[in-house]
Amino acid sequence: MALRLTTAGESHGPGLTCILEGLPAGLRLEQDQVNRDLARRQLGHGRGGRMKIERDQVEVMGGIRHGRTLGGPIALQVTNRDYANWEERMNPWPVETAVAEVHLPRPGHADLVGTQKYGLTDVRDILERASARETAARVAGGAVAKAFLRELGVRIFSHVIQITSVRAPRQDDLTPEDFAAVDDSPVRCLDPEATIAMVAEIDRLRKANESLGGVFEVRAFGVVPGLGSHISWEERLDGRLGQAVLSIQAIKAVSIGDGIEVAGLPGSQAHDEIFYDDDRGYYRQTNRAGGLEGGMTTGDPLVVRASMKPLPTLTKPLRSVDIATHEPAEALRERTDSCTVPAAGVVGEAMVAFVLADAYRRKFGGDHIDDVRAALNAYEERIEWRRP
Ligand code: EPS
Repeated sequence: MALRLTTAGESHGPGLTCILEGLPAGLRLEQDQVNRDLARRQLGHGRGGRMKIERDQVEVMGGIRHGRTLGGPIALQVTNRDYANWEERMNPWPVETAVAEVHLPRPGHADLVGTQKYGLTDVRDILERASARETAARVAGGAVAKAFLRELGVRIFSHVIQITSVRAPRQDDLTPEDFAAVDDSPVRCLDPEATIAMVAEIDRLRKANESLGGVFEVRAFGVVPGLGSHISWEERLDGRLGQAVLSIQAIKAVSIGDGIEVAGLPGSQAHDEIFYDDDRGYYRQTNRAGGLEGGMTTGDPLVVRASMKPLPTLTKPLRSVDIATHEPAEALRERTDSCTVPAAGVVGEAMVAFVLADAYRRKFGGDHIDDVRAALNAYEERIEWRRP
């Protein structure tokens, strides 16, 4: 049994939908778990005016009864409050008024190639779906995947480690407890000094009409060894994680553990030596591999880092071309965020949660959550895994 996550919806349309299919029955859920993640995704210094309009809340349209999953597809809905201001421009049905087309594609956005590919003349027909507003639906589904994983002893966190050139000091031995107050930092960074520097950097560049990118890291604790497989490229979990995290809007690179750094090291410094202790079983003293070897989880924390490019909507627009006249023109200028790396970290948690939940579903099956737990326990006993 695999897990599927599908989203529908446009940024300024009536709302967003997420359908999550393939979870077992009997999984306990709380509305607050989903709403908390939706609110966390709205956070972060550098957000624009839109976040003052939206108050993302989930509405369940199917798959859950009295706080428990029924085993069928789960349908989640998040309303776009801003639709009230866009009812004519974004109405699903024809309107009386003439709505002006957008003809000024932004470099770095889906705008130009999207209109070419889909044979459309209005850039809005592309940008509305390409918008990262869609990630609200992913986060709603990811929160449900997280609830499933929590039942299996897995917890997932994220933090920002870089905004443009400002980097937080490296922290290797993080525990779940270290993330308790991460959302109190306006940039969701664990280091107080780096937080101050990142906020100042966002303010400085925002005043200069710039947007900012950066790097976030997702960590998953308590993941059982052996999810994914070395046997085929499609089964390798690093590949599945890469695809899922790279699919987040504006993410241009993903690394697993020290995936970037080890390329510059000799082999003797690049790997995690293996030890054995009667109490701990097999263990490693380092985690350069980021919890994955041979496309399989090792039981060490999973570490996924993602680089986000600066957002392509700029308040001082770049050069572009009017697609109706082919004349040089400035790119579309719209209300925008200047930095969304802190929010992207929450989306990263959702995508990692989805991939891990899918891997647990594939490996352990089960129609009821108790079946999943029983299969997981039997496997943990067979491999004599001592949960760290
Ligand atoms: C986005 C542009 C902005 C962002 C939006 C993504 O929206 P607007 O055009 O309404 O100002 O705020 O992100 C969200 C609405 C969100 O919920 O994350 C874009 O063009 O990608």
